[in-house]
Amino acid sequence: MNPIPENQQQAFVSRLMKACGGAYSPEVRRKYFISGPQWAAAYQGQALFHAPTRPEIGFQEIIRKYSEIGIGYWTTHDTDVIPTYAMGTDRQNEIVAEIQKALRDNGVQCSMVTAETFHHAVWSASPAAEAPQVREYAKFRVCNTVDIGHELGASFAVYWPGSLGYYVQGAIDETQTLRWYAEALNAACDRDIEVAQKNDRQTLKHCLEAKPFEPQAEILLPTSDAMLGFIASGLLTHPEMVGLNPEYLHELMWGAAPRAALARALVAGKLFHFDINDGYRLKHDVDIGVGLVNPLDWLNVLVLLRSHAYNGPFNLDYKPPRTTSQFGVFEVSFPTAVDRFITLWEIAGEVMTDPIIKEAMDALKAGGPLVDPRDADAIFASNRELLTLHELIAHRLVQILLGLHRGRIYSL
Ligand code: GLO
Ligand code: MG
Ligand code: MG
Repeated sequence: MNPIPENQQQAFVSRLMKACGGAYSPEVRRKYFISGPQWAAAYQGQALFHAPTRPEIGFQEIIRKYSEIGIGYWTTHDTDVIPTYAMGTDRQNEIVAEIQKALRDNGVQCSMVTAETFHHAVWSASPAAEAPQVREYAKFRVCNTVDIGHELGASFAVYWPGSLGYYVQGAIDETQTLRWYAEALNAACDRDIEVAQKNDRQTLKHCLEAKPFEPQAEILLPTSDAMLGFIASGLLTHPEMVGLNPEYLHELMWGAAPRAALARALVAGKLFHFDINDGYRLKHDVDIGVGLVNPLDWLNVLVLLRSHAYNGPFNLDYKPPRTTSQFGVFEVSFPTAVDRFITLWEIAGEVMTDPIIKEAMDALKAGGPLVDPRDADAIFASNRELLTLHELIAHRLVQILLGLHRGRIYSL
């Protein structure tokens, strides 16, 4: 193949994108509660060992591009759009007004706001640090984020307490730190109740997001399960307002089965919001686009969520790889992430109505003939042949994922 001149590379990428086919229209995409984070599109490809590969890009352009693609909702950290020094000032009000206009002009809604309590130097000893001033400032920031959420019409507030932990052990008392962290969340909920009442709006759903590793060496609330324990600990004054924003990869990172982690959140009635992406077990937070690594697991996750009528947002919290250009972020990365999600969602619907899977599951639940209820060997023998259906169901799921149930067999 001949070298491709620089000025023809974008057209080349677009041509291959079209050749891939199978894209949904923006209208279809908009029917899903899929949200695009400001920070995902603005990510410049940098990391501890990596220089940025993409230029800076602001919220006006990101909101416009999301709208063109058909991503109907937008989410943001406070600091993604407002410089730290301008928090709570007139400048903040001006920026919020500009965001409102951008959202209005493009028919996009803000679904979620989140307070950044991990990046700035002030959080180096966590938002629940020993110094009372830091903790007061943390309360100000989460309350300010609640205010912004109401102004932008959001329904969710997310908290990722990434810096709630330590590098060296013994200097902090973990129980005290958790109590202090709860005080910040309590302040946010109190503020929310007040502002919601004043504006005749519903209170926000406050969602905790866990990540097992980084940026601290040890994390005090490393998993969604740890957070469920924290919500029920008695430290929160409004536990009913607080739930979870699990992230698919964050659960996978510590070795969990994400579907089982989501199931635990569902039975607790705490699955409020969901960050969708992909990656690898026991590795760092690579934030790859949904379905690029574990499509079968993702299919099963969506079967679970559809079966339990989850109706919260699916937030595209991933990072377009640093090999993808700024053009590629909106031409390839976002549309394909959305479309893989929708395809997997539709396939999940097919799984739920598949007659073979249904019959197999019904048979497993019906079990074999009744035998002596105290005779373990007889009980096992009564079900023996039915248990093969577990593997048959797994095979059927792969068939459906690969389209093989439509008659395709592979022979070259
Ligand atoms: C980082 C987290 C982060 C959160 C965001 C929302 O690993 O996934 O992106 O989702 O801060 O609060
Ligand atoms: Mg996340
Ligand atoms: Mg992540």
